[in-house]
Amino acid sequence: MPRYGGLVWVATALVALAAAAGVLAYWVNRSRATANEPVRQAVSVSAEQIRAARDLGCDVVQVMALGKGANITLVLIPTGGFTMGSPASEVGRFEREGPAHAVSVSRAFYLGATEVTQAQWKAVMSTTPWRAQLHPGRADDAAANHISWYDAVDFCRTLTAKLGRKVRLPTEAEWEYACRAGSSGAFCFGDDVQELSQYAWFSGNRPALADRRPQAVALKEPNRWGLYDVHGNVREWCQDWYDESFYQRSPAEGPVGPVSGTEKVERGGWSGDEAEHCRCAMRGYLRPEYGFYASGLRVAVEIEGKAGR
Ligand SMILES: [Ca+2]
Repeated sequence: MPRYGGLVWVATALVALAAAAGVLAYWVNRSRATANEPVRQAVSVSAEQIRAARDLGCDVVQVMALGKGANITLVLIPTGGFTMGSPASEVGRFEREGPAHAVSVSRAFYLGATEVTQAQWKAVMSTTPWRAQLHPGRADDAAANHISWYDAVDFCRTLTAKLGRKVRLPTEAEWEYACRAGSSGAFCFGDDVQELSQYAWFSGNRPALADRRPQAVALKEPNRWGLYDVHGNVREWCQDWYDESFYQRSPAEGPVGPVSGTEKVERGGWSGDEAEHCRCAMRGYLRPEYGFYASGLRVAVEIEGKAGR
């Protein structure tokens, strides 16, 4: 027996190594699975969302099945008021973000916890607008990009027809309200730009200087309302026509932008943007027919009946 002692030891060590590798593979696969289905288990919502859901008699988090195994996780955005725009003192601020003004959102709605991913887009549209374009995302769980405003609206209309629910782009006011989630700072977490890397893919932390592709969604911290990547990754189309002076005459309740224009609003900045361009109040805009690598979307879903009031 002693002459086999070395062999036994080696065999035991190999078994232990194999077991360790198995555990490692389990954890790697587990974290990959979490990245692919990022929010089903991991949505963290706030007390005001839970309270609103109870009052309205609706879910605080919903998983909307799209077919082909794809889902969009939605979180409830409660009614409330906020100050839209930025104060003149905010670093990196543009004139078009002012005047900061009081806005109320008087209808609760659902908003996608993440930007629409490639897998979600393909499940609904059976197209790949990013293919053979500049800076496409790497995988199915990357945010869809190269989406024009018209494409984004088509996505919402197709989902509406398919599911019988009112799916649409958020208004600019709804977007900023949801992005802030109660924050009056430059970002959803406050004003300290040093923290941005925990919440966003932007020019300060993209994997390589020339790498501007969208990353997988929901790898960063969410805001207080469970929304991922509100800063950076891809810019998110809003319903509204862009008007640089709109805030000077904006109604206080549920503003929807001017009735016509030449550009549509996109919000939140993208992975190639400087931190300042990812601020809550930053107003991006682009002609609706253009679908550049920076452009993606996040869907809003209306709550119908009593619960929506
Ligand atoms: Ca974004």
